[in-house]
Amino acid sequence: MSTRLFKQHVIRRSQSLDGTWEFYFPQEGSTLDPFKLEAAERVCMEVPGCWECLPDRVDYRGEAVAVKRLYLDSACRMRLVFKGISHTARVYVDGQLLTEHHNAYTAFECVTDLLNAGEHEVRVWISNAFGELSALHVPNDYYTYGGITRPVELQVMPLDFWLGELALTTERGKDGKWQLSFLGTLAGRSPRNNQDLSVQLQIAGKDTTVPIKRGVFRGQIVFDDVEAWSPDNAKLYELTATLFHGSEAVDDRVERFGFRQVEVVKGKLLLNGEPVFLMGVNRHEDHPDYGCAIPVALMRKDLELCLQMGCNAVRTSHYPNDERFLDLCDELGILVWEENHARGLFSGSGVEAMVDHPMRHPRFREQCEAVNREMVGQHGNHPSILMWGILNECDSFSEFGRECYAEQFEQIRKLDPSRPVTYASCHQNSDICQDLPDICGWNLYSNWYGDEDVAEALDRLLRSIEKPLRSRPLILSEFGGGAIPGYRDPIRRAKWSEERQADILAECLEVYLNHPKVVGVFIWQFCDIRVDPSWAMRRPRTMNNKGIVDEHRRPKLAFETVKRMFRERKSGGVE
Ligand code: ADA
Repeated sequence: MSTRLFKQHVIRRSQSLDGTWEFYFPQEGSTLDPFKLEAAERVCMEVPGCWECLPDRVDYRGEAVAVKRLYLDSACRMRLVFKGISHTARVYVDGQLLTEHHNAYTAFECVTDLLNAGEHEVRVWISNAFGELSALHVPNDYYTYGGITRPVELQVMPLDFWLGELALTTERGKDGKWQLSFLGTLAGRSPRNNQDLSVQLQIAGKDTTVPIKRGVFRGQIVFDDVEAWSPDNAKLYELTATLFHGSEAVDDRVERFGFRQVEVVKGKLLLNGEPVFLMGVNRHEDHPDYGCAIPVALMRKDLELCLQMGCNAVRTSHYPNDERFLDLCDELGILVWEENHARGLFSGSGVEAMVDHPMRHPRFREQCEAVNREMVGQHGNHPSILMWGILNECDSFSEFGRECYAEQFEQIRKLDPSRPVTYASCHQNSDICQDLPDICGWNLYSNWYGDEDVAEALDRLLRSIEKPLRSRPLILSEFGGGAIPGYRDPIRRAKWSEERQADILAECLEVYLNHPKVVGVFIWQFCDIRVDPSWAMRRPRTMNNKGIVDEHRRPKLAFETVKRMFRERKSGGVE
């Protein structure tokens, strides 16, 4: 149960591989052969974890090899599920390369051939190096850590086929009854003859059995009396799918979901048919003691602090999050803008800056396409995810960039037609893509990166996207200002003081929480985070200091400001 907050299998045997692994680091200046580690430095490290949490590896950018020995008590195929390795991995079992994966923020798996009972070894080559292999992991205004940063699970596969993906979508019919649509697949070497295969689905006291045709099973189930999922009633249901081979139950998979529907209708964002206003924060997975390998207890603390502020939403800036965090959002009724992995970079300003934009990296499109496919396929059943976001502040003002946005929106809409799509732009007056998403998202830093009046800046924005806004709602996806924790300046309220940050947020929220076109706000950002050293000149402490709480989750003055204004908005009266 280490990879999720609920038990996903009863018949299929699974065990966590979290815990102590051996890590090997190369001598300075040498490369690492995963099978010639004699000269490498050996340390033990906890998984999930980041090697930057080792005292003498705080800035290490490079490669390492991780080794875990395990014992199988019977012959079987072993399925290994890695929920996240930062940022590139090659996985070997008993010396044989089984798979490789690029990107820290999506899961991947591999399956061995039939293995004998006894001792076996998993060996993983890992790199968090920057370079031509990675278009998305680049020196940025957040930190790319290194290690096996999310949980690992071993599953025993008795047959050479098993239950694979299982996509669930819910909608409410005109008769007010909730309908669950399911689409599942067999994975592995599914037998040619599917006639003696079937799947039993058990949900909310209903029991349905469906056949499998060419490795796929699908259908709809209508329910008379289930409770809708919403922030006020985060009602979750478990679906147990059992694979039968004839009359024998050979595999199973439990999925958790909620009956909820999200739509954009006439410029409004609707949840279960009712307008919803998102009051949220942007959150990076980052902590000085854990790096990006955030333990569940800290995820829960972060979300409890968000709820204390009166938040009902979180934006996973700027990548798909640890699935256990999404499980918590499902349980706590917190609405999520989940985002693919991209954060625009500018070497200057304006169109010429895009010449070296990561979008033009030769691997950019393929790496984004993979993250989109994995993000939607792996996280699509979470009721808390209301929308899919892509390409934060990327090149949305050249024809080339428009082509990238359009192709990714098309890909995601095909993968999941049940949710709206969006992106966050900062290219006022030059953005040419705001007619592509279902929801317009804008990052505005009035009176931080400029001294323009908040209301005037918003009006200027609204004029610049007047046509797309006729049928689309607007979310202020980022705004705020920096505050060095503990720097207090109650008289001058100078820039970087906690007072100044609180003033900026108060001025922004006063305007944004009341505007008829705005359906949501995401403050930048929840907590202070580590950034790449190349950002040090622009980031005191080599941190992004725009957190409402500091990196240790200690509230700054702005915390009370946000809490007061979000709660007033929620109770209906904002001064
Ligand atoms: C951008 C970007 C964020 C962060 C922010 C800031 O809007 O999307 O990742 O860098 O600016 O702090 O300036």
